[in-house]
Amino acid sequence: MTLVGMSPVLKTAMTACVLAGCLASNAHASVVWDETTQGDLSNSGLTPTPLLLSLGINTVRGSTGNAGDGERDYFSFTVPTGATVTSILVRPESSVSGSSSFVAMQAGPQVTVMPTGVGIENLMGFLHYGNDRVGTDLLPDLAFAYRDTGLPSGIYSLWIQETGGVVPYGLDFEVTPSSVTPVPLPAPFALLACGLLAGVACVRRGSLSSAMPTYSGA
Ligand SMILES: [Ca+2]
Ligand SMILES: [Ca+2]
Repeated sequence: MTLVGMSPVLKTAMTACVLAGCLASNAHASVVWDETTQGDLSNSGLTPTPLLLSLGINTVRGSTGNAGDGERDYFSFTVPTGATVTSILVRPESSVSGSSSFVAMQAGPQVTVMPTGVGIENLMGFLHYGNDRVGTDLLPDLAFAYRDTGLPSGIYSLWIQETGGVVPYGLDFEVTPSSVTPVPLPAPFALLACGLLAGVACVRRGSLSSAMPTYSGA
């Protein structure tokens, strides 16, 4: 359908709504790292495997264990500009071999905290988690300050280890668009744009008849 004679203000309203729709439609689920096909995540906090998150669910799958042999997993992840991590869920395939596994997060592209715990004050958060945390959100534990707002764009690094036998783990990072600064519009035009896209008559037909665009084509 083609819109002819649309006012500049209405075009702006339509564009804003379409962009918001595009952000939502681009959301997807993807595996950003799977150790079974892409290899072991870095054993060094100073050189973590770099990962880039995108809108939607971003899955990281791996295994860790026998930390005495140095098999820890470190990766950094970049939250894109305009996006927010709203949860970090423990996937169903995760398990622990002892009473708990360990996970910690530090802001920035490295984990500078030593495995002995030296420098632990630099962590945003950490926890020992058991099988009871499968299916739950770790974000409040790893980034308490962002438990309500979500993790803003930037680079963060994660450290995962298990002192018992090797166990699988999986994490789902949910990334959503940050709140978009609304385009200032006269209220009637904003309502009209909503009605056009949603097919809902959100304004009285008579009062805005002069502002309606002329349609041609199908
Ligand atoms: Ca690993
Ligand atoms: Ca590793």
